[in-house]
Amino acid sequence: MFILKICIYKFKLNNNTYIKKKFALQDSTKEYEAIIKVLQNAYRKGGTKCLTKELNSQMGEWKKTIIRVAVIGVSGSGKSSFINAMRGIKDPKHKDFAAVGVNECTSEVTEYPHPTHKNLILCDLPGVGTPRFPQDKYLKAVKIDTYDFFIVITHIRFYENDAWLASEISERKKHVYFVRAKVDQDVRQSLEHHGIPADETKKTLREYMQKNVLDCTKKETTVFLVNNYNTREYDFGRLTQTISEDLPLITKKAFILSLSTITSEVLKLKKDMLEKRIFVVAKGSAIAGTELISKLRIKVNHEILQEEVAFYKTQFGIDEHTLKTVCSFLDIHLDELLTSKDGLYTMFSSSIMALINFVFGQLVLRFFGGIAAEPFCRRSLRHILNITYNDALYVNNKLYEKVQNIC
Ligand SMILES: Nc1nc2c(ncn2[C@@H]2O[C@H](COP(=O)(O)OP(=O)(O)O)[C@@H](O)[C@H]2O)c(=O)[nH]1
Ligand SMILES: [Mg+2]
Repeated sequence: MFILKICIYKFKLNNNTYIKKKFALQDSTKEYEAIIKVLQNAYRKGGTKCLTKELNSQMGEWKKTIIRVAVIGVSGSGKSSFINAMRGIKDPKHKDFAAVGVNECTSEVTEYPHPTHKNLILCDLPGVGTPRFPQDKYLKAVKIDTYDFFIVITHIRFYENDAWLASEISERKKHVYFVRAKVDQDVRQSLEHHGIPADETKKTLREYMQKNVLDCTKKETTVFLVNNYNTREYDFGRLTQTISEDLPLITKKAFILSLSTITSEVLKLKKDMLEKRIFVVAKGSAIAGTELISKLRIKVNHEILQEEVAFYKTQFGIDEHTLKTVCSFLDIHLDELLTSKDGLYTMFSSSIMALINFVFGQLVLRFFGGIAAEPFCRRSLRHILNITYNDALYVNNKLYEKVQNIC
């Protein structure tokens, strides 16, 4: 509910531009372009009002968001076997059986839909650290940033490649589950060769995994011990249960992530539209300048520009009223947002620009009249538009960071 409130809040903030529609895959550019086109058409047809309506009609789409989980780990750790186990496919002749073997079987990312969670796609990734996929090429080759969460499969020891993956993934701040496969083998061998009881082997394995994961991620994390050939054994049931429970949260997070990208697109769209107004506004201000007597025309010219700047701010959702609401959500004071090193520029810059504009405009208008002041108006407006746009992106990022931390 809280997340939904945030969504609605963010939605209001930028003229309700936070809706993702039918993004089957995050890197599916065609669908992405399609949604941007729909938004563009809506905006062209009826401006912000129409755009808002279009986006509103799609509220609640987050449940349909497709979630891609990367099943990742070193070659031979049991990734493909784990996917088969998750999907309940035991027969190697089954058409959807993920190839399993002692050799490296997976050379590219293969996607398998989950049988019950229809919007969950299990991605079988090639093993890391093989001659074909050394560390330095791996992350790019598997498009690591396109997954919504990760299941790291390990076996035998927690290898250097496992440690590297764990820290790379934890940097990305996405959900991750650490799995130790082939526990059946360890239990059997420890008992047969060393007489160690099953419970003791499991305890040792768990502690060993937990310590290694903690060292890499600096976070206490639950680890799951599994046998891919018997899902009733060890932690397999607990793992699937945990994923099912976490899934709504992961979906919302993925949804918000993609919304942030759409928001940036819509802000860009607005900027393009506002840019087209510059010519008209500058002309209008020049015409006013030529029609009126000297003192009055300076005042009118100045007012037209100020009004336009205020319009930019409301269009981008960074007018004072909205910013105050943003600050109360971010739990900071407005001054903090305005004065932080990388903070907002608009409030100051637009007033400085207005002042410069006023002084220069006054001179130009006095000596040369309104028409001469037109290019000057255009340049000032373009400058202010750029600053306002960058500030809007900044606020969007701040909100996105906050929401991401809450998730
Ligand atoms: N005993 C046992 N063997 C497993 C388990 N998981 C995988 N294997 C075996 O480990 C080998 C590599 O498995 P595979 O799924 O192909 O690993 P991948 O390279 O990570 O996809 C195969 O011979 C599997 O049969 C498990 O949980 N228990
Ligand atoms: Mg495989």
